[in-house]
Amino acid sequence: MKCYIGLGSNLGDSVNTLKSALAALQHHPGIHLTNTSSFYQSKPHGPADQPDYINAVAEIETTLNPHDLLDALQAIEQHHHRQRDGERWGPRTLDLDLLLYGDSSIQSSRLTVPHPQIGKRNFVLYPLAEISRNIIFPDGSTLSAHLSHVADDDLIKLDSP
Ligand code: A4P
Ligand code: MG
Repeated sequence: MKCYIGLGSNLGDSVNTLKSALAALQHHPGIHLTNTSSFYQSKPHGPADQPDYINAVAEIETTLNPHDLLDALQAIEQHHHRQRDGERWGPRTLDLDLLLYGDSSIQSSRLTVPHPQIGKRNFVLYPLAEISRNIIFPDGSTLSAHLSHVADDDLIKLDSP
């Protein structure tokens, strides 16, 4: 199944954390990493009193069902949460969101797919468009339509590493 994963980090060495998370995805036996967007620096959505984020989107092919894929993503998050950031444990060094699982709509206690915020977040939509501009969401809306409603003025595309 073709899926899209959103990666985000705003604590510690975020660029290296994202690179390491991509490597972990690539090395998972049930996951084949097929494409990666550029990295973007983005202003925090939600509480503003936190550092800027680094965000990216990965396209994968997976043999895992949605909940096993979520388990795999959370295991990778867990692995990266364990790294110390300065003198205290960072609350969130890595966030992996399952954005799209094929054209499935999923509602369970653990999982909402497409990710509920997908259509509102420039740090998801613009990297997604870099990989696959013609995506149509399960509700029939198009990525292009969402892009036309969401500004990219606080999004900085970083030079490829
Ligand atoms: N969960 C349900 N659906 C999903 C899904 N599609 N993908 C459940 C992943 N997880 C999903 O997630 C809490 C629970 O959501 C999980 O246990 C899973 O069962 P979490 O990652 O532990 O908590 P969270 O990320 O703090 O909460 P949430 O609601 O997922 O927040 P978001 O939406 O991830 O927002 N600003 C910028 N610029 N860049 C960012 O990346 N990220 C956030 C976090 C806020 N502002 C941001 C960014
Ligand atoms: Mg999350």
